[in-house]
Amino acid sequence: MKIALITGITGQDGSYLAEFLLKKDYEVWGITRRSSSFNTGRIDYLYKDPHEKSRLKLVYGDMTDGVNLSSILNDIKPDEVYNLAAQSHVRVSFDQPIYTANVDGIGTLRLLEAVRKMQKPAKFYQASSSEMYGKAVEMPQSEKTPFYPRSPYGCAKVYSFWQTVNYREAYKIFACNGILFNHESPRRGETFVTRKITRAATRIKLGLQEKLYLGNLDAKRDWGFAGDYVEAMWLMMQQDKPDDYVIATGQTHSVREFLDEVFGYLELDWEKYVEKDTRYYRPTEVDVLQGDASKAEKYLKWRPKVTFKQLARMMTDADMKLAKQEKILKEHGQ
Ligand code: NAP
Ligand code: F7E
Repeated sequence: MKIALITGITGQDGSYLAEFLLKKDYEVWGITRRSSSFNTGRIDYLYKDPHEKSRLKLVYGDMTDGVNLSSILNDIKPDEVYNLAAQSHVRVSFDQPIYTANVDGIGTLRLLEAVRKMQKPAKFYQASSSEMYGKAVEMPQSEKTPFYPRSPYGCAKVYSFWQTVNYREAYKIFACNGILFNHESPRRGETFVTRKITRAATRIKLGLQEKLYLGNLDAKRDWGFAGDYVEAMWLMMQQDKPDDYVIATGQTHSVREFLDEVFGYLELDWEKYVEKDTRYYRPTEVDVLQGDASKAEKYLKWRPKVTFKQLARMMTDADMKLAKQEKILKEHGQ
């Protein structure tokens, strides 16, 4: 049985990847941070399945603690390490640049060092990001497009990208970068724009909320479904040679178009509810991203399955269920 270790298992991608690897009969270990409130909500459902529960194991750790990462790796001896942990919010990275660099940049280096020093060779996956293209120098962006990051988050991810490449070349470690464009799901954090919109639109529909405050509506992103993207991570790790791959849908849409899609589905006019709030603007914005995933299609035989419209509806349907539950609780005075 193969052993996988996932950092960031409690996040959106970590939960989908854990589910995917358990279905492939892996033993899955996840690193979680100690938190004063529960942070395992996205993976709790995996424990309900008695078959999967026995193969899913959690261990406390943190990307800022290299000694702890090293001892976890030496204890578990994983075959595959997926580095998904990050301070992943671009706007927040402007408020916490040093922390973001420590976790998203040096944290990756700590983990790579731990992998290098393991007795047994392990494969390594780095969660690289389309944010590295930032002020994109060409359209669409492929593995050959130069980086031009526009945030402390993007800069930290560029650092990790090159450390991953260098560990591959210097130490012959099987290390891959998945350059993933935005991917969303009902498990997306509620402060990212897509989920913020689906949460608010469904609450507005049920009379639980009046307004939705947003930043730049003109930004364009290549949005896919997280469930499709974790398969690409695994496929990269199953190739004969380690390499870097763009994972994207190839389609780009504005925040405004996402609003149209979600509010239109709920038969609401978003212009009546959405207001601009400068707090959500960034000092430097990434205006438009559009990925060219033809390398992944050719070598990994990977293609996205869920379309933009299906994604918007899937997220809206899931949030409508949450809003209905909230309404019932409210009506019962809870
Ligand atoms: P997410 O939902 O924000 O999850 C981030 C995970 O990292 C959480 O499990 C979080 O733990 C953990 N984490 C944060 N700081 C940590 C630390 N100091 N030590 C250990 N764990 C820490 O992010 P995601 O959307 O799943 O993204 C997964 C990875 O892909 C991230 O590296 C992100 O930067 C990258 N990425 C995401 C996208 C996207 O569109 N989603 C695109 C490209 C790349 P808690 O639950 O305790 O907070
Ligand atoms: O913003 C605009 C905002 O925060 C998308 C992370 O997973 O994907 C994500 O980063 C766009 C930006 O995602 C609001 O200015 C407008 O242009 O949902 P987001 P992101 O910054 O693209 C990449 C690939 C990652 O790697 C990251 O980890 O939407 N926008 N109004 C807003 N964004 C937010 N969050 N909130 C607003 O109110």
